[in-house]
Amino acid sequence: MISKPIEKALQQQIALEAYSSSVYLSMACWADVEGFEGTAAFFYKQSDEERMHMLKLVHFINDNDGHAQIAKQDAPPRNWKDIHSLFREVLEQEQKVTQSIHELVNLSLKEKDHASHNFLQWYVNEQMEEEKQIKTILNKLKILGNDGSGLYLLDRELGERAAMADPEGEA
Ligand code: OFO
Repeated sequence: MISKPIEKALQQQIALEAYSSSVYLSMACWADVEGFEGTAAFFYKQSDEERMHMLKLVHFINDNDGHAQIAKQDAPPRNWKDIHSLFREVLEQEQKVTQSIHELVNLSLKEKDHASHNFLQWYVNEQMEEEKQIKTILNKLKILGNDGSGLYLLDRELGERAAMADPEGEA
């Protein structure tokens, strides 16, 4: 059983993961129409992953005597100035999620809720991986600047990453 304060904070996390999923889907659409095919595949995949993060929270709440709520959310942006600003926004979003997860972990300790604390460790690790991945991409973008052939190769690399994560080619 989870306490009411934990349930409320987990609900907010559901909304945050849902927003990540929808903003990454919108980024995939932008990349698709701008000709960044690999980047689009990468973000279609990221969007699916964020939905999975959201569902894990939904099941955790429902399996522990709570009742998960699916809140209305703001529409994500549709356009970005360029690929650099798009990835900067991804890092900001992920840093926001990390901060929120850490606050949830602090709350679970305050509430002495060991089940939630244990459950949240998966998110702590996931966020470290995700932030690392995005920082690596941003560093590459910084080196490339607006070099077209370099950006083309990076786009291809992102497409390969998505295909590796999704060998069935469903992205
Ligand atoms: Fe990376 O946002 Fe989910 O956890």
